[in-house]
Amino acid sequence: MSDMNRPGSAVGESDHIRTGLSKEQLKQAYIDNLFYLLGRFLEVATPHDSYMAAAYTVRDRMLDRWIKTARTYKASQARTVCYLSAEFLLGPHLAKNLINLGIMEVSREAGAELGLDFEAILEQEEEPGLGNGGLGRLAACYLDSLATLQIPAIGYGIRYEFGIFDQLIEDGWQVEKSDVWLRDGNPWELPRPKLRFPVRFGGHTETFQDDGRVRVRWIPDLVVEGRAYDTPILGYGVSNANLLRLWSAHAPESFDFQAFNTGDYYGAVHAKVEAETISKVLYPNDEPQAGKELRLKQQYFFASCSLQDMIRLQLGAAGTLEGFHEKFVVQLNDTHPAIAVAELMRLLIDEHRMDWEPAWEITRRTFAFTNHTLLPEALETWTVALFGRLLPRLLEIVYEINRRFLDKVRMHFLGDEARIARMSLIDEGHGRRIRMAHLATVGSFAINGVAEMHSELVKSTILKDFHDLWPERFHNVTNGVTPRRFIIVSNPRLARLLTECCGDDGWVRDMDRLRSLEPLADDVGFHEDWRRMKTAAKRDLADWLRRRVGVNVDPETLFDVQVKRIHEYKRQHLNVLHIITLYERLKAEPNRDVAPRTFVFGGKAAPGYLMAKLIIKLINSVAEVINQDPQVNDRLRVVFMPDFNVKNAQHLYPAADLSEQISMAGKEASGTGNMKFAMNGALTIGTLDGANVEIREEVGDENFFLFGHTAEQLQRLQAEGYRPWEICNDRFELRSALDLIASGLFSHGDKELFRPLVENLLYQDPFMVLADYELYLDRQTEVSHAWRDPKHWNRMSILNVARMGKFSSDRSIRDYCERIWRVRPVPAEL
Ligand code: 475
Repeated sequence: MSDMNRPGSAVGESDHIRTGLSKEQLKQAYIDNLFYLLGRFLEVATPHDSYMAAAYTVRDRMLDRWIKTARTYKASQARTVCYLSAEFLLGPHLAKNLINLGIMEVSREAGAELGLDFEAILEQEEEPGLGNGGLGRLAACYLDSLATLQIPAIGYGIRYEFGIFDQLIEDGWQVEKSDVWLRDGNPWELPRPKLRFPVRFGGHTETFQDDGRVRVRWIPDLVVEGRAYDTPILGYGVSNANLLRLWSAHAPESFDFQAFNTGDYYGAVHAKVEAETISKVLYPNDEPQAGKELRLKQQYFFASCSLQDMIRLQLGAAGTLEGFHEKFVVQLNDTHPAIAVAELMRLLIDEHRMDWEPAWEITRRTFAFTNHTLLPEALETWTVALFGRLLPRLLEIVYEINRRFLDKVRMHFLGDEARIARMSLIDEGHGRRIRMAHLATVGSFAINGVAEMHSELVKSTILKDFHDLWPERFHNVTNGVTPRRFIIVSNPRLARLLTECCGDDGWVRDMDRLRSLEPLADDVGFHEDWRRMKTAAKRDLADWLRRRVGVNVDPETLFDVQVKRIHEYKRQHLNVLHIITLYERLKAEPNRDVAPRTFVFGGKAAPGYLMAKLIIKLINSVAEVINQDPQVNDRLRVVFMPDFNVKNAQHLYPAADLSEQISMAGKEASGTGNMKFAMNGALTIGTLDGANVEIREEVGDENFFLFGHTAEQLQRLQAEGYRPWEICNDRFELRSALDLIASGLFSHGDKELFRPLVENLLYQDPFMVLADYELYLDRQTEVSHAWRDPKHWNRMSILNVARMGKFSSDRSIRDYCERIWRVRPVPAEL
C-alpha cells in the first residue's frame, strides 16, 4: 500500500520534527525522543527503550491532529457522541496508529536504516487489557470507526490499574496472573491532573428550603476524586483524532486532615486506600454478574465523572444546560453505565437546580441503550439495601423515576397489575432489587440489540413489555469489527492482495468494494496468490506456536480454530466431543482416510467459573493424549493457546481455515470473532445464532457450514422434557466419547476429575450439546470432504472475504449515526 497518496501523508506536510512524516524526519524524531524523553542513545537502547521512543514519535504526530480536531469540533459546535463503556479492549496501539497515520512502510524503512528490529519493537507493547471480551472489544472497534468516519465522539470509561488477568496454563489448568500493564509506563495517555471531579458515596440526604422550593442535599461519608487520563484515537486516512477519556480514582488531595489531626492516622490513610480501590481492577467475569459492592462503585464513579465532564463542556460552550440533549447523545454500552440515567437527573436537579420535568425531558432525550446479552444470570440487578447504603440520593431518584413511570404504565394498561410488577424498576420478588436494564430502557430514547436475531429476541423476551409500550424505540444495529485492526494490522498479506485487486486501498473505508473480488473466485492465477498467502500465514502461526507454546503443527493440515471466552453456552465441549470421536475412529481404523486437522483453542475462563476451568483442563488433557499418540498425531493435533488477547489473536485470524461458531442457538447475542475470521477467509461452521445468521445470508449458504437445531426447536425440545441421556443411548459414538472421558484415559486414570462435566452433560445439558452432537459431526464430515477439494475450498474462502462488507464496524457506526444518534461527520483539516 502506498503511504504517499493518502490524506494525512507526507506530501506537502509540515517539516517539523514532531509532525513530519518523511523517513528522515521520523529517524531524527526517534533519536530525539530516545535522548530527550528517555535519556538514552541508540547504542545502549533496550528493546523497550526503542518501543517507547517509537511510541512517542508516533504520538507527537497524533497530537497535532488531535488538537486540530478538538478546535474544529469546538468551532463547529457539533453534536457529540459519548460512548459510555466500563470496558475498552483496545489492543496494542503502535501498529494500529502507524497504519492509521499511513506511515507503516516508511517507518519500517526508517527503522531498518537505524538498525532497529521493527517487529521486536512492535512486540514490546503490553496491550491495555481493559475489557473481558466481545463487549469491550466492540467498544474499541467503534472508537476506530467513529474517528475514521470523522464523527465528534468521546469514549468514557475507567482506567483500571489492573486489566484482565494474564492466563497461564499449568498442568493443563488455567492459572491467573495479575496484569500490571502500567508497570513500564503508558506512552499513549496524557494525564489531565486539572480535570477532576468529586464523586460521593454513602452518608444520608436532607431536605432544605431554597427559594420556596424543597431541595435535597446529599451528605456523603466518602468523597472520591476522578482524574482524567486521555488517549487520542486516530481515524484511518483522515486527520480526525478523537478522545478516549478514562477516569482514575483518588482521594481528594486534602484527604482528611481532620481525621489525621484528631489522631486517626490509620483512618485517614484508609480513606485514601478505599478511594483508590475503585479503579484498581477490572472484574474478570464476562457474562454472569457478581453483585459486588465495588462493582457498583465503579459504575457510579465513571458515570458521574463522565456526566460532570459533559456538563462542564456544555456550560463552557453554551452557558446553559437547556440544550444538553442536542449537544450530547450518550450511548450506554450495556447496563454497566445505566446508573447515569439517575445521576444526570441528580446533577440537573440538585446541583443545577432544575425542576423534575425539564430535567427528565433532557435526560430521556440524551440516552440510548445497547443490550449485549439475554443470559438471565448476566442481567444486572442491585439489592435496594446495597444501592441505598452506597448511593442514598440516587435511590430516591430511582424511586421517583419509577413512581412516575408506573403511573404511565397504569394508564396505558388499565388494571394489568401483573404487567406493572413485571415492568417496575424494582423487582419485589427477589429480596427487592433494582433492575438496571429497566432503568436504562425507561431513561433512553432508543434501545438496540446487536444482531437481527438478538434484537428480535430482546423485543419478544426480556424487554417485551417495554416493546408493547414503546415499539418505536426499539432498533437493531448489527455489530461490526474494524478492518484496520483485523485485516491490515493482523493480516498484511491479505491487505496487500486486496489493494492490488481493487486497484487502491479504498476498500479499507468502504468494505463493500471487496465485492469486486467475486469474479476472481474462479481465476486460477488468483487462486495461486490466495493459496500462497494462506500458506505463509499458516507457517507464521506454526512458528509462533512452536516458539510460544512449544508445540509443532503442520501448516498443511486444516486449521480448525475456536477462540473466545470459555463458556458452556459457547460449547467448546461440543468441539472436544468431535475431536474425541475422530480419535476413536482413527484408533479403531488406523488407515481410515481423514483430512488431517490441527485444532486450536484459546480463551479465558472467569476465575470463579469452575465448569469453564474444567473445560480448559479437558482440552489440554485430550491434547496431551492425542499429540503423543503416534498412531494419530500425523492427522490430529490439539493446541490450547494460552492467554488469548487482542495481541495474540492477531496471529490466528490470517491462518485459520475453519472458524468454530457453535453456540447454542438463541444464546450468543451476536459474536464478533465470527466476523474477524470470515473477513480473513476462514469458512464458518456455525449454528443459527447471533450474527452467524446474517453472515450466512451475506456469504451464501453454499459457502457456510450450517448445523444444529434452531432456537425454536431447542425451546420446544426443552418444553417437552429434554432427556440427554436418552440421546446417548441411541448414538454409539457419543456414548463412547463420554465414556472415554469418564474412563480416566485423559486424566492419567483419574475417573473423578471430569465426572462433573460428564454428568452435567448426561443429566442436565443446559446448553443442549448432546442434542446437536450428531448434526455437528455430520457437518464436520462434510467440512473434511470439502477440504479435499482445494479449488472449491479457495473459491468459498475468496467469496467469504468478498462478501463481508456488511460486517465492517464502519457500517455499524453509520447505522448508529443515521438511525439513532443523528450526528454528522465533521472533517478536521491539518
Ligand atoms: C456477547 N460482557 C457477544 C458482544 O456485542 C457480542 C458482561 C458483564 C460484565 C462484563 N462483560 C460482559 C458481555 O456481556 C459481552 O461481552 N457480551 C458479548 O457482546 C458484543 O458479540 O455475543 O456475548
